[in-house]
Amino acid sequence: MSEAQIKHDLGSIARQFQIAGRFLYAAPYGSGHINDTFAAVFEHEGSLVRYILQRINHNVFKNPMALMQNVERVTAHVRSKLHARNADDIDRRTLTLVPDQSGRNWHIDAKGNHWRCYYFIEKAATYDQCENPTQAYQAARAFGEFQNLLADLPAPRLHETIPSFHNTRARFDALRTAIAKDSANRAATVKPEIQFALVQETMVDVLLQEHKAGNLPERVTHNDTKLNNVMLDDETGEGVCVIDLDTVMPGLALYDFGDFCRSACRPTLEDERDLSKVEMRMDMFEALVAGYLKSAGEVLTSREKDFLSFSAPLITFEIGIRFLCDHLEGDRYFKIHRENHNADRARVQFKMVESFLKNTKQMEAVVGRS
Ligand code: ADP
Ligand code: GN1
Ligand code: MG
Repeated sequence: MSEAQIKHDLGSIARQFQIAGRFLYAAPYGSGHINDTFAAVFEHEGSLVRYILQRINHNVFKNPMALMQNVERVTAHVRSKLHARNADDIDRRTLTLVPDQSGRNWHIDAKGNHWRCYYFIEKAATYDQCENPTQAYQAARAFGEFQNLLADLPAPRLHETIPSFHNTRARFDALRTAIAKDSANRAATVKPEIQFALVQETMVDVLLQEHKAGNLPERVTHNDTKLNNVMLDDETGEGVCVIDLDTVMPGLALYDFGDFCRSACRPTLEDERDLSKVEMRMDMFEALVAGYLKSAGEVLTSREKDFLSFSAPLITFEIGIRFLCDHLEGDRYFKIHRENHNADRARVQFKMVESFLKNTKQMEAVVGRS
């Protein structure tokens, strides 16, 4: 039995959901940094059927019920828009929650963990590293489409599942506090990274000030648009379904654009140790701009377009300082799989920031002629 199976009785948890057939087994799945994700396999009328079973990380998401309300509203809205468009294959184009035996879309176990279950999107995959510009284009197109589908989500405003999630000023100040406290005694080992982060301060207020001045509108955004949060169809390569909806909430379109640039322009994994391999790829950036403008271009204001290329180093920097901060605080937030993992992740982000900044002119030219 695996550690996860010992920790949680996955069979009895899976059986709490309204799933037809006989539970066979469940195994850890995917490479997310936050939730505990399992693929649960059932036998039904002679076939094997998979489901995604997830324990919501309640240290990160302090109000799992509010989060689930968001997910319910967002998935229902996307589904109804797809119906109205006569889209095919709707169960693969949006996440579908499976209710528990009492009819709720989540289950709380005896230990107080919140679980949910989704249909498994088959014949599609997520990627931790972007392999070619077609994948970049498809991912960006799908995230832009997702923003579009949610543009007319009826009131009320979605819950902020993590307040100030993309407030880069707040993230920067949190880093400063973590450096000062040095609670895990690690600051001396990451001096160059700290130095790099501190000199980038001028970046952190730019979008916040633009928003405050009324120049950048609040929208419903995904806020965690890394490449492995979109499923690409195995046969056609199409960006078929945007997943990981825990941070869908009010935000700026540029947060989403910046984050998929961060992950898809990188030629390596997020935690690559050989930094000589880490440089932004302009062909991926071109594909991301094209894919995003294809689906979201009509909605974006010209001011938003002005900041597309800036959002890439900004959001990459923001996530870099979050990794660095977590390293300094003793790895309390992101899951780690080796020593100094968060420091390695931070270094890769900072190398990407440098590379984006070096290529600013060319990136702006790409946006300008799109
Ligand atoms: P985390 O918040 O921890 O990143 P995710 O919701 O992104 O969790 O899920 C982790 C991984 O599980 C995803 O990257 C994806 O590979 C896989 N996954 C999640 N939901 C589904 C689904 N409905 N169908 C198939 N795979 C899924
Ligand atoms: C986390 O959940 P996951 O692994 O898709 C994080 C994002 C970071 C990302 C970095 C809720 O995303 O904000 O950008 O790791 N999610 C949360 O890889 O903090
Ligand atoms: Mg994820």
